[in-house]
Amino acid sequence: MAKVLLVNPALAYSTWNAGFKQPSPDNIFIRLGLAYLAGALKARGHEVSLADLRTLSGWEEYEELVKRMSPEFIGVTMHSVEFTPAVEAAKRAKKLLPKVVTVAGGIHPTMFPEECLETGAFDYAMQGEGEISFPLLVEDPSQFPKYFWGEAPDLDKVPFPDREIWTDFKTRINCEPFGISQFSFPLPMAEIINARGCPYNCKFCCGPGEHQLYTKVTESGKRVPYIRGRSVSNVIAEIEMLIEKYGIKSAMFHDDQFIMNPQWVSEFIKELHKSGLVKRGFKWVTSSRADIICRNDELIGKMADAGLLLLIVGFESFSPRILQWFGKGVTPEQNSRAAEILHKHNIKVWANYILGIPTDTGWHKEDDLMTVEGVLRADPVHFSPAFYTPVPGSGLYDFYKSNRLIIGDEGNERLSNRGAMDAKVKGVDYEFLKALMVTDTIFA
Ligand code: B12
Ligand code: SF4
Repeated sequence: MAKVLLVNPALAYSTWNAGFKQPSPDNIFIRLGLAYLAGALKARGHEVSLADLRTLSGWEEYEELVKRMSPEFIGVTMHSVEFTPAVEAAKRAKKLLPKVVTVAGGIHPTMFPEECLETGAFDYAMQGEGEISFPLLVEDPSQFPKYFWGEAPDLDKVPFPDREIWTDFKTRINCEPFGISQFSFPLPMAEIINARGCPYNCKFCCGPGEHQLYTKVTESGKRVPYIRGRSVSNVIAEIEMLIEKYGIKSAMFHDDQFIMNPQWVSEFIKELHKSGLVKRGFKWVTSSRADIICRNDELIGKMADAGLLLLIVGFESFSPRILQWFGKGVTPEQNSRAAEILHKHNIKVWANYILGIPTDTGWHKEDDLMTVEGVLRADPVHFSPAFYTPVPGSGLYDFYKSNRLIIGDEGNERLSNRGAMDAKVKGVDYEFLKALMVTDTIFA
C-alpha cells in the first residue's frame, strides 16, 4: 500500500484561503480528475489525501500538511495556467521529503512532459488518463520511464470519483457555485462528467490538447483521439449514489459538449423519467454549442422537461470576423437563434464570451462592441466574459507566441496566476474593455 498526496494547484483563478464566501466555479468546484484518481487508487488499497491549495492559507500551511501526511508519492494535476504553483508545490515537497516521488499529470504535462521534467520538480510526467496507470506507477515506479502514456480506461468500469478527498465536500456542495443574482440552483449540487473529449477544433480552445489527453492506441500502433462517453445506466447509477449518500438535488455536467450524441441524450432523458428522478425534482445544468442547439430544438424542449434549468452556451463572439478567426463554425445568427430556442423552452442562458482578441489585422474594438450587443440581445441570466487567453496547445497559441503578443511571456510564465479579467495580449485597450463589462448584478 502506498501513501499518496494529490495536489490541486488551483491558484490561477482562485486564491489561497478562497473559502466559500465568494461564489465562483473556480472557488467552489472540486476537480473530477483528482477524484477519479483517488477512487482508482483507493480501490487498489492505497491511502489518498489531498492538498487543495485554495483551502490553505499559504505555502507555510502547505508545507506543514506535506510533513504531517508524509506521503511516498505526490501527484500534481496541472492546467497550463497553473504551471507555476504546480511546480512550486512539487519543489517544496521534494525539499521537505527528499525521497518522495513526484508525478505531474493532466492536460499540460500531457502536451509538454519534457517542460515539466526540466523544472527538476517532477520525477515523472504522465500523459493522458490516470485511473489505470497511476496506481500501477505507485505500486512499482521502476517499471516506468520518465514520461509515459497512461492507458485509457473503460469509463463504465472505473470506480466513481471519490469526492470525499475534499474533507469539506459536504459544505462545498451546499454552496451555490455560480453566484447568479437572479436565479439559484437547488442545493446540494454535485459535479459529474459523462463524455471525455470534444470532436470540434475551435482554435482558441485547447481542443488539440484534449485530442492528446483522451487517446487510445489502434491495432496498427497509432495513438488517436478517443472521444467517448459512459453508458446511460452508469451515469444514472452515479446520480442515484450521489442522492443516497449526499442528498443532492441537482448536478452540473462538466462535458465540453453535452449533446455530442443526440441519441444518447434522448436515452438519458428517458431514463431520468423512468427512474423517477424527474418526479423527485432532480435538476441539472450543462453546456452546448449554438449550432447544436439550433439543430436540436425539439430535444432541447425534452431536456427542459427532464429538469434542465440552465444551459451554458459558448457564444464566444458575435463578430463574424472573430468567429471565423476562432474557427468556431458558428455564425452570429446561430448564436441569437440558440438563445431564442432556450428562452422558448424556459431554459436560462449562461453566456460565455471572449473580449480583447487581436487578429492578424490587429485589435478592433468594433468586434467587442458587436459581441456585447449580441450578448445583451441574448438576454442571459448570467454574463460570463473573459479576456482572451492564448492557451498553450490551442490552434492560435503559436500566432500570439511567435508575434510576441503575449504579455509577460518573456519569462515563459505560461500565463500562470492570470485571472479571466487580467490583461494577457499586447495591443488591446483593457481599460476600454473594463468599461464594457456587463454583469448580471447590474440587472438585479
Ligand atoms: C470542468 C472544467 C472547468 C471548471 C472546473 C475546473 C476544475 N477544477 O476541474 C471551471 C469552469 C472552473 C474551469 C475553469 C477553467 N478552465 Co476548464 N475545463 C473543465 C473541463 C470541461 C472538464 C474537466 C474535467 O473534469 N475533466 C474530466 C477529468 C476526469 O479529466 P482530467 O481532468 O483530464 O483528468 C484525467 C487526466 O488528465 C489525468 N490526470 C489529471 N491530473 C492528474 C494528476 C496526476 C498526478 C496524474 C498521474 C494524472 C492526472 O487523469 C485524470 C483521470 O483520467 C475541461 C475539459 C476536459 N474535458 O477535460 C476544461 C479545461 C481543463 N479547462 C481549460 C481552461 C483553459 C480553463 C480556464 C483557463 C478557462 C478560462 N479562460 O477562464 C479556467 C482555469 C481554471 C484553472 N484553475 O485552471 C482547458 C485547459 C487547457 C490547458 N492547456 O490547460 C480545458 C482542457 C478546456 C479546453 N479544451 O480548452 N474549467
Ligand atoms: S470551444 Fe467547445 S466546441 Fe470548440 S473545441 Fe473547445 S470544447 Fe469543443
